[in-house]
Amino acid sequence: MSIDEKSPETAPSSRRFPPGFLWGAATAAYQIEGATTIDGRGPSIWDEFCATPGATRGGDTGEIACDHYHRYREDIEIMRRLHLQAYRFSISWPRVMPEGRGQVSAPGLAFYDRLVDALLEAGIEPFVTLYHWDLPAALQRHMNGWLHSDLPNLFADYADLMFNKLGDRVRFWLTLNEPWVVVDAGYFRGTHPPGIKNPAEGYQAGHNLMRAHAYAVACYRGHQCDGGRISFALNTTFSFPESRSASDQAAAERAMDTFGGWFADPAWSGDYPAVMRERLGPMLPEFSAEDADLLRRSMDFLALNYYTSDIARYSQDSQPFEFDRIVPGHLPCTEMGWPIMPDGLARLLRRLHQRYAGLPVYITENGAACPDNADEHGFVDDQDRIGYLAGHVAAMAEAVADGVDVRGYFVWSLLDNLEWTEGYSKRFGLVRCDRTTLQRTIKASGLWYADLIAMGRLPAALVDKPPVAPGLPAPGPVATSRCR
Ligand code: GCO
Repeated sequence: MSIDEKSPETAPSSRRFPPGFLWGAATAAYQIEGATTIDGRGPSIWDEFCATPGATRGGDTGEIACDHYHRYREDIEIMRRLHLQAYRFSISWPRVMPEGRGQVSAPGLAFYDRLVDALLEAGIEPFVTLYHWDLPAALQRHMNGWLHSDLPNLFADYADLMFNKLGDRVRFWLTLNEPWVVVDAGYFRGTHPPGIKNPAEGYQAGHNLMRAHAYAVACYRGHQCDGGRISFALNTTFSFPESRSASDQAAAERAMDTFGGWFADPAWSGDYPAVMRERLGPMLPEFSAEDADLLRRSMDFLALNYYTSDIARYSQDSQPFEFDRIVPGHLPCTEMGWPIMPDGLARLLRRLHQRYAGLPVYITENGAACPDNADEHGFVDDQDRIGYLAGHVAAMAEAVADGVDVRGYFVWSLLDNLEWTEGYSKRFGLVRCDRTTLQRTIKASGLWYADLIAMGRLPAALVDKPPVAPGLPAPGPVATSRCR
């Protein structure tokens, strides 16, 4: 063992993380809580969607999920064993406001109150997401959901309720999780609720989501919670140009502007990227001057959800943005079919650091779905997941060494859970959750992560020889918009 193996202080800077760096794991309400019909919780669009025959794989629903609603204390004990320093979870809007507005559910609020207290008692910093896709069904039914121009105000009222309830203890808030997915899956492709396939409505829904973010941030800043920070979780990729040609390089810029930039630019500068304005014309709604003011600098930090990257190629046929997004065919993939590209993370971090200069970054999701065969004790020796995580942590360390201000990292996910339309067939957890008994068993990746956190720095082997995660062979290159 070399000397820097013993002491974090003497490890080379490329392997150390800044003081106060937070290591965590993430979940979302509908994916883990269960208990969907008790204590006054109202239905969400996801409850109704999952109840539709054929909507999810195997007809899986979040009705029981991991039953975290009843087992949260056991789950916090597991977090302690994993040495987690932070935990990202989401509030179910219909659990605290069954109809999405008006009446408040006292038992629903009390649950999150207990959860936050228990986390703090365990020394774990809560990161709270207000909207991880489970819109109260009543708002969809009576107001047409995110297409209604008043939804941002209702969201801000709900956010205000939660700031009042938890703002004295929660210091990190995320308004929205991945507005891109809400629009792409919910309004462009129709694979998530509300199941719409209409680009104009998609841009309108995305617009109202960002207005909702802005109003909630304004409300939070009005509360003047000491030391509190707020942002939203952005999912995006790094797009590598397919060749050195100017046209492919410009295509890669457009690919990134119209993915991450679509949502991050308004929250930074108050408007969409110029290329979207130019090429979408009247289909892209305008922010009022007042909304633009509220949006500008409405991220206190950059919250990045990163899973994979892609390749961009100029294509005159692909209007209006003239690029194709290519899934690299030569790389191993996770079970989601997403190529494993840690290098994309390092490049993306550098790019975001330049574009949104001065914003600290938290990686609020990163993880892999793997085949996960449990032994007779329920233990999963998921070396493939360890390889994925190690590669991405090493890439993050590289960006930190280059001066990118990354302050935290969250594995998606703490527990195997409902992977939306994929049901329970895709497993991302550091901890296995048996589908029959709901028994939790820490996987090899959980033990590995606990060791990493305890060391507080990268093991030398990771830096000298970053692991390549074994994975499923990817199919040949295919153009897709299904990249995260
Ligand atoms: C998302 C969500 C998570 C997913 C995870 C794996 O990105 O879709 O934030 O809820 O479960 O990303 O797909």
